[in-house]
Amino acid sequence: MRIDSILIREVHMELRERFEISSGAMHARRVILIEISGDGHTGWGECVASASPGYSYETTDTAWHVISDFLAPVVAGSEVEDARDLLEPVSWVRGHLMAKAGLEMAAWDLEARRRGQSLRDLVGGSAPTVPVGVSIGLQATDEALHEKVRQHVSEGYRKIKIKIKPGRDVGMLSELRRSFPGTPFMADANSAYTLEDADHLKQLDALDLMMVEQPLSYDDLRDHAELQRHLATPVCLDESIRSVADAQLALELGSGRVINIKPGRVGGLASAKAIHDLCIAHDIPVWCGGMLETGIGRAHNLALASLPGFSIPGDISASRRYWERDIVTPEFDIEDGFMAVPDGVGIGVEPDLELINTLTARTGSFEA
Ligand code: OSB
Ligand code: MG
Repeated sequence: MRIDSILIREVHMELRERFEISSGAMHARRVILIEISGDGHTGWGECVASASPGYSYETTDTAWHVISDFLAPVVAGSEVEDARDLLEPVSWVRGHLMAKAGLEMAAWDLEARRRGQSLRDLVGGSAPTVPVGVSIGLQATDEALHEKVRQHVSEGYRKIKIKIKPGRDVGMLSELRRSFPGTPFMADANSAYTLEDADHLKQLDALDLMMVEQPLSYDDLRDHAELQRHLATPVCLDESIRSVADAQLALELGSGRVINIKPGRVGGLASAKAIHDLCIAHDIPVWCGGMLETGIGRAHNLALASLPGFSIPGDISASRRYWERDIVTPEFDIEDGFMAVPDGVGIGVEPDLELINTLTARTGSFEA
């Protein structure tokens, strides 16, 4: 198939509530949406980079730069067999996996539409619904946190992830465990600790957490292995895993016992699937993480999460947990702790162009 054109746009969306993690707080997202057209069809993708480089070195602006100056001009007009070789001609571009993933995922949607198939079927998923969880940002007080937890437990979420940082960790989680004895909790530190905190973090072992996510540095695997040897609580890797090679190394070193796979972080769905396959072969459970995506990114995440190795509820929450109004119809919702994986053609939800246009701050267009 020939790629006829690529349209990128930056869309500004306000979060319904401020989301704070150990590296900073977010009130809104500056999202890049990507449309790739060919053969009379258009596929949609979303770039997960944030406005500031607190989670990854990539930002909305670096992704815009890399897509519009290096990736899209080459890909537009190229001939591709399928989504997997879309980025072959720009394989010389190092890193910038979030920028690449936005394009790659749009190509998967395009390919699914060309075949008249759902994205779920095209990626090889099967589950019609997947169990889902919610990620709760740092709250100003324990009372506010307990209230949020109460709300999300009553909505049915199957995993409650609590953001932690030094000073808001063991004590806060102990109180939470006391108030919610049977709730499936995990913690996410977003790299807020060092190995010197190993004994402090060891106290988490008394709290019956499903796992502790990315306690140490964002690109470290060695210290995570040492910490995992010290902890009974499983360590889950997020920021540290950007490729199959990273996952392979993490498994060899014993850097963790669980992996959070975000297609937008690892360069797209092909890489996400390959990490999933590797983890299955090594009996490592995986789950699908999130980056506060719009409905477009969420649809891609759900298709991925329908693969058999995704045995732990993902950070895939209802549209209303993020947005006053999502940019797809229908919006995403949960029922009894599960979310339906769209089974319509492509991503299976309809981008709301009228709304998207009102939110668009800039566009870029690339033709053959
Ligand atoms: O570490 O998983 C993370 C959001 C932005 C940046 C990093 C993370 C997160 C989340 C949100 O935890 C998960 C979601 O999309 O609901
Ligand atoms: Mg995380």
